[in-house]
Amino acid sequence: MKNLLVTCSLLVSASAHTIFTQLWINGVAQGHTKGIRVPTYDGPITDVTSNDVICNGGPNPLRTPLPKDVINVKAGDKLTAEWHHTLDSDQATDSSDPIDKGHLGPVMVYLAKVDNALTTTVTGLKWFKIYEDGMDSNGQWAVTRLYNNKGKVDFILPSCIQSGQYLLRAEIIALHGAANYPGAQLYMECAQLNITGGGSANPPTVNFPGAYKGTDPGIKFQLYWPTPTTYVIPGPTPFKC
Ligand SMILES: *[C@@H]1O[C@H](CO)[C@@H](O)[C@H](O)[C@H]1NC(C)=O
Ligand SMILES: [Cu+2]
Repeated sequence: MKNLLVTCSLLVSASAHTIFTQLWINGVAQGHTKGIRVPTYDGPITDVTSNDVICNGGPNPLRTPLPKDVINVKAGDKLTAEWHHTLDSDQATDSSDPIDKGHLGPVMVYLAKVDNALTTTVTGLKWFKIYEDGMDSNGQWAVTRLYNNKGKVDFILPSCIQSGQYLLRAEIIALHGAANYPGAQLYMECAQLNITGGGSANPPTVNFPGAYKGTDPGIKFQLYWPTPTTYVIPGPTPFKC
């Protein structure tokens, strides 16, 4: 039974991947792909030691030229990351939009301060997590909540972080193939932000790659049997002011 479940899930979801395609600010959509470094293919990254785990790329070439927009936001704003199956998904006709229902796992958001969000390279940045959602006490996953909310995930930009330009890294980890490493499917894109009205916080940071290991309990994870009762979200604790 276990093998049957795993096999079916892999078969139906082989190409049902996802892309972070739009940012909302305080409930206002900013435009499809505006300010987001989107790839041309929606596949996952599975090697957590690869530079492709930072802001995608590699097997999923980034669309070029990079976006010409920096999205202006204020510290304390409510942001929404909106995900879709492909760059062109239409919710009404694509049952795997925003993501395959079986791609269960956590949702996270990170920030890294940069000198120039339009032009920055992604290696060597210092990241801090500002949001995470895993599995709740009823066994419902963040991805199910995202699916039910038509691909949208809300989070607050901490009010005390420093003003300036940032990359915002939104991430989903799908655990349907995560029983062995590599197997977990990491989906991520980076948005180019200009944050104003901030404070003077200095959050502790992590590196990508580096923040996750193949042996992390949230990366190598048995999703199906025995039915998991807890899940440890990988990476650092979200920063709070
Ligand atoms: C960032 O916002 C500040 C304050 O509004 C503005 O002066 C600056 O030009 C903005 N930078 C970019 C790159 O948009
Ligand atoms: Cu997929």
